[in-house]
Amino acid sequence: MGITEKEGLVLSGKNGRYTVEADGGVYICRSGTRVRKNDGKILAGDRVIFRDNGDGNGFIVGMCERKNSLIRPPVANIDLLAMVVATKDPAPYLYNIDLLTVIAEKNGIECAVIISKSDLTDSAEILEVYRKTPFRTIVTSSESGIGIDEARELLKNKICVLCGASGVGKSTLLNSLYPELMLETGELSEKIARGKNTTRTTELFPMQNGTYLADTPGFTAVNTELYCAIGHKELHNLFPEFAQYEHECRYADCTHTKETECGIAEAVKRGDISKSRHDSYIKLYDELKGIDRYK
Ligand SMILES: Nc1nc2c(ncn2[C@@H]2O[C@H](COP(=O)(O)OP(=O)(O)O)[C@@H](O)[C@H]2O)c(=O)[nH]1
Ligand SMILES: [Mg+2]
Ligand SMILES: [Zn+2]
Repeated sequence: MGITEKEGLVLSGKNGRYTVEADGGVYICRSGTRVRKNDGKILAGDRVIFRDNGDGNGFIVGMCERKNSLIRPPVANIDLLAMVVATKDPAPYLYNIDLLTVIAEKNGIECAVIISKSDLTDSAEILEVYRKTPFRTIVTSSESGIGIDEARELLKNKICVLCGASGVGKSTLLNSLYPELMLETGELSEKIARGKNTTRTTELFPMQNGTYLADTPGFTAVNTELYCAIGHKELHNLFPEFAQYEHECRYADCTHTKETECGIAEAVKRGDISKSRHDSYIKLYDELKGIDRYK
């Protein structure tokens, strides 16, 4: 009797036990230390080769190449990182959204901005900021139902990670898109998150239409990712809307922070680049520069 090898998608993993989806079913797999030694940690979103034991269990013998991965949240092969920002409650803090778009750009991950709670106050200001970026931006309300179909369409057939501050309505939005998810929301979810162990795992929820969704509790530790991997000199490349104006800078080594005769600064003045995005750039540039000095 031959042992069949299969390829599957890791939905979640904990303590060396992985839930792997293959041929429309789910297998519980363990992995050899050799796999983890050669390829590193197996993450949700990884495609793996496993031996099917024939009883619903399997043994992972290899990992397929990744197109991208994040440390926080720990997910591989992300097709879309969606930043959720509420119009209010909590107040929008766009610097954090821009940090996330920078991380996504650095890792070659497509990003989108989902404005939530549009029923509470006007979303025009935030929309205007991101309309001047290449990121898809949509306005939603789980309360009124605005933008829910559009959001479902945006996430369709992709491995999607929703991130953003705690309380912006990520879990509520996912429940509006797919009521069968029944994710915990509100203060209760907060309490549960705090009660759990600090090492949180991320789970991909497979939806019937080829969509895989990951809910995250909040931004918490994205910063480690950012500060480890991004140098201040490459930051301008991670604001994709800057590129078309850089040839207008007078100095080839322009940092786009305060120089006169800077194409980016001029574009901000004209309103072609959002001031809010440029402000985030400057703040982050200064922060990264400070860190690079000690590297
Ligand atoms: N008014 C309004 N409240 C919302 C909306 N979406 C979520 N909420 C509320 O915001 C709170 C936090 O939502 P939750 O989904 O747990 O946020 P998460 O921490 O981002 O997952 C809950 O009390 C929700 O009922 C919305 O579209 N409009
Ligand atoms: Mg939540
Ligand atoms: Zn410049």
